Amino acid sequence: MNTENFYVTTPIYYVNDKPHIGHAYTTVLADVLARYHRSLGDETFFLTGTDEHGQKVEKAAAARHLDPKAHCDEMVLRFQSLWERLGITNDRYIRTTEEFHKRVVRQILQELFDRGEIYKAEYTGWYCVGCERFFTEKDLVDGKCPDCGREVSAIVESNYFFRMSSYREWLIEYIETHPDFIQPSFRANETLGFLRKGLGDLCISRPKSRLSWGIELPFDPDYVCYVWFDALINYISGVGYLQDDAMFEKWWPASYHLIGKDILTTHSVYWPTMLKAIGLPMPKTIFAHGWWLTGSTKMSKSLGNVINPMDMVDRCGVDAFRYFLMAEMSPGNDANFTEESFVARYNSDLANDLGNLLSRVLKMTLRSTDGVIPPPGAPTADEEELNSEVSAAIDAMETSLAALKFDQGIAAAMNAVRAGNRYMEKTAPWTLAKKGETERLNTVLYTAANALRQISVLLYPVMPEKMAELRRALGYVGGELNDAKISDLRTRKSDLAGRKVVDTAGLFPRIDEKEKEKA
Ligand code: ME8
Repeated sequence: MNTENFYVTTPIYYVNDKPHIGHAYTTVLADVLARYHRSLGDETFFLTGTDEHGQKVEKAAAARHLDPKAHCDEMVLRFQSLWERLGITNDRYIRTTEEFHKRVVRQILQELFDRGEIYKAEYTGWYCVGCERFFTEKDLVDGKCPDCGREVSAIVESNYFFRMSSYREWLIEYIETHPDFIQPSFRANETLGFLRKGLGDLCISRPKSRLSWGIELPFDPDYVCYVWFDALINYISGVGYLQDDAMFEKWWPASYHLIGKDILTTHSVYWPTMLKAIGLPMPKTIFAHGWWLTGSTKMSKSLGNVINPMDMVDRCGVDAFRYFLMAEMSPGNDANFTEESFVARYNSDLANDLGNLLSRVLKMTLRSTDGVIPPPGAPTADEEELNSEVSAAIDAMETSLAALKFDQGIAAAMNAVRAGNRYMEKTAPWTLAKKGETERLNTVLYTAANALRQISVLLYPVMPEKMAELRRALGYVGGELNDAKISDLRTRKSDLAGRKVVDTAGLFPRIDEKEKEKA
């Protein structure tokens, strides 16, 4: 089997407010991807963290009458405890206020300055505080920020600039010749469109008179570093750049930078040109997913329509929440999060289809074979049909993994679950038991249980706790509960026959609409 070193990142989130569902989505997506890669035997590194400098954070701290660092220390705990609650298996949590990161940023700045990649000039432009970005006159839409539509302020000052414009031709060619570099492909086209309009140099400093909460420039103590220039460097400082060569060699270039479409330009234009200037290889894929919307508007702090992930998790459990995020959004496109769609999907996929198949298998096995999963007899066309649905689900999950379309892999796994329920109805083990057709009954019980076993492996990265419980119900114990490797589905023989099932009352209890209203 070919294994690889797999390195996945999320954006590092601003600590100006508490985490919301958008943050939870990118982080769960990265976690599911990391878990799948581990289950394929790949050595995996998963980095997430927080972006703690800049005006946004400084303002948020001031509003709470706190020193920025004290504010960050407090906010970080909220992110970290949410990730723990959501079962996130990141290998490292990076904070841009950590000394090692600041050292790496300063070293890079100094080197680029020494090489003439960074120069000083007077700058006239427009600044959007909300987005922490500068714009030129032609970037503005109706005189407002082209990204968020808010008012911008005019600014004239001396600043330091990175010669980003000199990499424009190179970047256009790189994107054109590396179709996997920016995904989905329409986002690559968007970036090309942006580049073809022309590319200026990037202002990478802020005078301390205007902003003090940042990394001081090593060559001019009157300035701090622009927050995006500092933040993007986390992807290399977090894996040992300029600190641990062996570690850095092992993980860079990243396999995936997962981001939301709101930060495409910073990742697909600023970051590649910075890496090129530093002299490092490009990440393999920058993948921009869509937005979670409520109704047809983006969920956002300023619009006050944010769903709090903690509330959903308290009500429905971690795994149901993870499942919904992965099943409902086709990465790349936008998706809608409403309580109604959440409850409907939970009840139909998990409580009805999967829960039902498990409870049928458990009941029949407890009733007719004293709870022991029997060895199967010769398969008929019915068994072959179910097995081929499961096999199709394994194929689909592998394909969806490569294209980052977990919704499709999950849909195929759910098709296999539904095929399992049809199989139970068609073969009617309850009638076989009554008629004393033991061999046939054994085949049916085994085949249905074996389908569940394989489905538990396929869905394990999405719902690790519930799938471990499902495995416990099928008679797995101890370390076997979490030993759910997709690669084993092809290579290891089923070890199911002879195991004793355990009755698991309601793996996914139905969410009752009335209960919900009471809550
Ligand atoms: O941009 N739907 O941090 P941020 C889906 N610090 N995803 C969403 C979302 C929504 N409605 N809202 C936010 C920053 N996200 C910078 C990043 S990286 C070097 C620096 C997710 O706290 C999505 O991943 O504003 C988006 O890219 C990220 O949160 C922005 O988080």
